[in-house]
Amino acid sequence: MSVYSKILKTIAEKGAAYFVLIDPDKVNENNIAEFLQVSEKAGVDGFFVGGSLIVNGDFEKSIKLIKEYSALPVIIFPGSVNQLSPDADAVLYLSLISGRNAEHLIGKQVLAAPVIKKFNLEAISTGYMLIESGKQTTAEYISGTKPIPRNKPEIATATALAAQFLGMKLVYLEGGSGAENHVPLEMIKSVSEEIEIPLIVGGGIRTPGVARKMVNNGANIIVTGNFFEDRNNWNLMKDFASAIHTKLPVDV
Ligand code: 1GP
Repeated sequence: MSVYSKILKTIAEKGAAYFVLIDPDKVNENNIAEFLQVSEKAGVDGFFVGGSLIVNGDFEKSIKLIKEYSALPVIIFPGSVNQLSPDADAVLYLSLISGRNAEHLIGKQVLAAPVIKKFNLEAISTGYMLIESGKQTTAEYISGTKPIPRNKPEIATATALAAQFLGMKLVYLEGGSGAENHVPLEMIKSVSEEIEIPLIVGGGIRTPGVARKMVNNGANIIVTGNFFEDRNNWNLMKDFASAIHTKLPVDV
């Protein structure tokens, strides 16, 4: 079964899917195995791996380590063309459709295509949209693009529809890693009501309650990153998974 089909199945069975983003810069060889075990036990559905800027991390090695210790799907969430590995299960084939920088709309995709083919990676076409979230985020700065204003759900909705009509398989509303403000619920609702492809939401999600509200407003996949870089928060991962998996019975 393709990774995309697995994602669709998870959404259908659990109400929504929960992915944890692992930044290769933050991977600590001493506790990654434990982190993956905690995630699996908590009910996480898979991992996104990548970052807008990798300073010290070893991307290839991070993917290998994660695959070694976990059976869950590992999907590359590439911050650049260099973030590709044959060891991953799939790659989000992102086009930054909120911006007007041709390099991020199609240029990088051309460079990545032959490598993805060579690695035999499943490419999941994704309309990636940066949403204004307070201070400028790394993704905005690095991509040299303006995010969609947070009080303009109609722009986000029209952009998401365009992604669907172009044949993309997922739409991603991104507040940016460590965002001050998460993507507004009103925008999630407006986009999800119009499109038929699954909607991913990430950036600045710090409580299970917010994750639940996002799902209730139509998000199909929730992504958290930063929050679990602090191991003191690991015990809350289960609460996130339960909040997101609205169709699963809550265990007491
Ligand atoms: C994934 O960039 C986000 O969409 C992750 O954001 O690190 O703020 O959870 P956080």
